[in-house]
Amino acid sequence: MHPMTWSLVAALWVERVVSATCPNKTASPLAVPIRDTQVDPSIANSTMRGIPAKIGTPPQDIVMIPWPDLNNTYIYDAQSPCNPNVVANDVVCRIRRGGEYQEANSSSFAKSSDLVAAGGATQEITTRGSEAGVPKLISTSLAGTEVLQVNGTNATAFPIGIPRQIWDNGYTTLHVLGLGSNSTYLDALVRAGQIPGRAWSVFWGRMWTGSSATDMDGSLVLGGYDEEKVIGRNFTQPLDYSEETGCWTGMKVTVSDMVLNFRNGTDASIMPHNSAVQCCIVPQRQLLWEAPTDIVGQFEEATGTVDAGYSLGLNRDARLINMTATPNIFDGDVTFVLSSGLQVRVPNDQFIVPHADFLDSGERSVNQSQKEILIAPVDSNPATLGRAFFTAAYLLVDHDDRSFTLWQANPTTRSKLVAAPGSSSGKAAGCGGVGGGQGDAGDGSGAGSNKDATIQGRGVSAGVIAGAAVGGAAVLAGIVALVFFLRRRRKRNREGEMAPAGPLPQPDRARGSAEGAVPGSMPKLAEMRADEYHRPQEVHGESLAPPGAGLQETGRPLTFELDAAEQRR
Ligand SMILES: *[C@@H]1O[C@H](CO)[C@@H](O)[C@H](O)[C@H]1NC(C)=O
Ligand SMILES: *[C@@H]1O[C@H](CO)[C@@H](O)[C@H](O)[C@H]1NC(C)=O
Ligand SMILES: *[C@@H]1O[C@H](CO)[C@@H](O)[C@H](O)[C@H]1NC(C)=O
Ligand SMILES: *[C@@H]1O[C@H](CO)[C@@H](O)[C@H](O)[C@H]1NC(C)=O
Ligand SMILES: *[C@@H]1O[C@H](CO)[C@@H](O)[C@H](O)[C@H]1NC(C)=O
Ligand SMILES: *[C@@H]1O[C@H](CO)[C@@H](O)[C@H](O)[C@H]1NC(C)=O
Ligand SMILES: *[C@@H]1O[C@H](CO)[C@@H](O)[C@H](O)[C@H]1NC(C)=O
Ligand SMILES: *[C@@H]1O[C@H](CO)[C@@H](O)[C@H](O)[C@H]1NC(C)=O
Ligand SMILES: *[C@@H]1O[C@H](CO)[C@@H](O)[C@H](O)[C@H]1NC(C)=O
Ligand SMILES: *[C@@H]1O[C@H](CO)[C@@H](O)[C@H](O)[C@H]1NC(C)=O
Ligand SMILES: CC(=O)N[C@H]1CO[C@H](CO)[C@@H](O)[C@@H]1O
Repeated sequence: MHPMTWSLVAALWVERVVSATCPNKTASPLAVPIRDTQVDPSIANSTMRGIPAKIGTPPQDIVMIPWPDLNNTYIYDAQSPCNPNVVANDVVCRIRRGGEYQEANSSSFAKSSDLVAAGGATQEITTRGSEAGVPKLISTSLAGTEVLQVNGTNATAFPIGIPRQIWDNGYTTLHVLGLGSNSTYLDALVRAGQIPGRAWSVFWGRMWTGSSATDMDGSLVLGGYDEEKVIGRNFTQPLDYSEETGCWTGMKVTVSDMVLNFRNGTDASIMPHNSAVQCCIVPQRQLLWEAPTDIVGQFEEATGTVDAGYSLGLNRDARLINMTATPNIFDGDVTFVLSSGLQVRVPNDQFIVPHADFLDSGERSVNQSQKEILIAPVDSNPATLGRAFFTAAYLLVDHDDRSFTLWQANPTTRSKLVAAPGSSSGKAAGCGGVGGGQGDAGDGSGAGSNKDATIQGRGVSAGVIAGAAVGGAAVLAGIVALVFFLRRRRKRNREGEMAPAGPLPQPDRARGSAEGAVPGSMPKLAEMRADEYHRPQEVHGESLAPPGAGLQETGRPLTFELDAAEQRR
C-alpha cells in the first residue's frame, strides 16, 4: 500500500474508533432557546413555542421540540398528515407543525431508500404508552439527508425521516428533535466535536402569565446543563428503557404526595397515604400531570373547582373551569413531593392557564377569561409529568452516564453552562484508554467559534469525508495515535499479564456493548404495541404496565385507535 493511502486509512480508522465515540472534552455545551416563534410570517400570531431551527438550502424556518424517546429526527412536509380529530384544517396543521418543510425546494435534500440507509438510527422504542405510530415510523417514513441548523450549529448530511402516517396524538405536533439513547443528532454533534458528551437538558420557561415581562424563554442545553437554572441538590436515577418499567422515556419517578399551597399559608395534602403514583416523565406532552382520575377529583374538591369537561385547545385534555360555577378560582401553588425527596413547587400561573387555541386562520388566540387546569385524568394510561412540570423543575438526561437528574428549577435568563458528569467521568462508550490525545484534530478547518463549525451526519460517507477533510492535522493525529497505541500494546504484551488478546484496546467499549446487549432486555417486537389507548388497568404505586398485558388489537388500523381516543371519555 502506498504510504499516503496507509496513513489515510490509519487516520480514518482512528477517526472511527476514537472520535466517533469519544467526545471532545474541551468543547462547551450549547444552549438553544425554547420560545414563542411566529411560524408563518404572513399570519400574525401564528405562534408556537419551541426551538426555532432552519432546514435545507436555502434554509427554511421550522420550529422543533426536543423528544426524549425518539432516536431519529422527524420533519414534516405537506404530505405528513395531522390528526383531523385534533386539528381543524390544513393551515392550522401547518402552523402547529411548526411550518412545513418543502424538500422539493431544497438543493441539499438527498433522498435515501429508507431512514436506516440515510444513516438514521435502526430502532425506536416500542414500549406501550409512547405515541401510537412510533413502531412504524422508521419503516414508513420518507427519508434522506439534509442540512439542519439549530441555533447556529450546522449538521450537514444529517439523516431525517419525513412521516407519511399519523403517528402521534396530534397534540405535540412540532418537528421532532430526537434525543433518545441513540440520538443521531447528539451523535452528530459529538462526532463533530461540538459538545462534550451525549447529554441534554431542558427548562421549559414560563408562559401564559399574561405579561411579556413575566413570561420567560426556556432553554435546551446540548452536551450539559445550565448551573444557573438549578437550585439545591440534584436527584439522579438510572435511565431505564426496559419494557417492564412501562415508561418509554426511561425516566420513571414516584409522586408520593401532592400538596396544595393556599395563599393564606395553609398547605394541604390531597393524596392519602399509600397512594403514591408512579409517573413517566414525558416533557414533550402538553400538560403538567396526567394523573389517576381519583386524584384529579380530589384536586377539584379541595380547590372548590367545578369543571366544564376537557379542553379541545392547545392544552388539549386540560380541565376547563366552569367560570360561573367556580366563584373562587384556586390561586395557590402545588408542590409535587417525589419519593426521592425532591420537592417541586409549581406556581399557580403555570398550571391554571388561559384557554388557548388556533383560529381557522392559523392565529393563536388566547382567552384570558376562560381558565383551564393543566391536569388530566387517566384511567388505563400511565401517569405522566409533562412540560408544565419543567416550568418549575429542571431535567438533565446524560446518556454517557445512563442517568437522568432532576432539580428544582431556578427560573432565570442567566446562564452558566457546564458539561454533564458522564462526559468527564470517562463513562462515554469507548473512551477508556485511547481517547485522550485527539483534542485538536479538528482544527484544520479553520473554523473560528465552535458554533460555526460544520457537523457531519452519521452516514458512512459523511464520516469519511469529514475524516479526509480535516486533512493533514487529522492524518498526523491518526499516525500519532496509532503509534501510541501500537507501542502501548507492545509494552503491555511485554509485561505479559492484563493485556486482552483481542485487537481492540478498549475495555470500556467492550463493557458498554455488553451492557447494551443483555439478552433478557431485548424487546419482543411482535408482542408490543406502543398504543396509548389500549393499555391494561393502571396500578397506582405499582408497575405502570404490568406484564401479561392481555389481548392487544395489533391488527387494527390507526384510525380506529384515534377514534378510540376520542371515545375514551
Ligand atoms: C395577537 O395577540 C395579541 C396578544 O394575545 C393580541 O393583543 C393581538 O390583538 C393579536 N393580534 C391579532 C392580529 O390577532
Ligand atoms: C434508540 O436506539 C437504541 C438502540 O437501537 C434502542 O435500544 C432504544 O430503544 C432506542 N430508543 C430510545 C428512546 O433510546
Ligand atoms: C417551493 O416549491 C413549491 C412547489 O413544490 C412552489 O410552489 C414554491 O413556489 C416553492 N417555493 C420557493 C420559495 O421556491
Ligand atoms: C451549513 O452548511 C451548508 C452546506 O454545507 C452551507 O451551505 C451553509 O452555508 C452552512 N451554514 C452555516 C451557517 O454554516
Ligand atoms: C447505539 O449507540 C451505541 C453507542 O453509541 C452504538 O455502539 C450502537 O451501534 C448504536 N446502535 C445503533 C442501532 O445505532
Ligand atoms: C474541541 O472543542 C474545542 C473548543 O470548542 C475546539 O476548539 C476544537 O476544535 C474541538 N476539537 C475537535 C476535534 O472538534
Ligand atoms: C449530583 O450531586 C453529586 C454529589 O453532590 C455529584 O457527585 C454529581 O456530579 C451531581 N450530578 C450532577 C448531574 O450535577
Ligand atoms: C386557608 O385557606 C384554606 C382554603 O380556603 C382553608 O381551608 C384554611 O382553613 C385557611 N387557613 C387559614 C389559617 O385561614
Ligand atoms: C357551569 O355551571 C352552571 C351552574 O352549575 C351550569 O348551569 C352550566 O351548564 C355549566 N357550564 C358548563 C359549560 O358546564
Ligand atoms: C372567553 O371565555 C369566556 C368564558 O368562558 C366566554 O364567555 C367568551 O365567549 C370567550 N371569548 C371568546 C372570544 O371565545
Ligand atoms: C447563533 C444563535 O442563534 N445563537 C443564539 C443561541 O441561543 C442563545 C440563547 O440560548 C442566543 O443568545 C444566541 O444568540
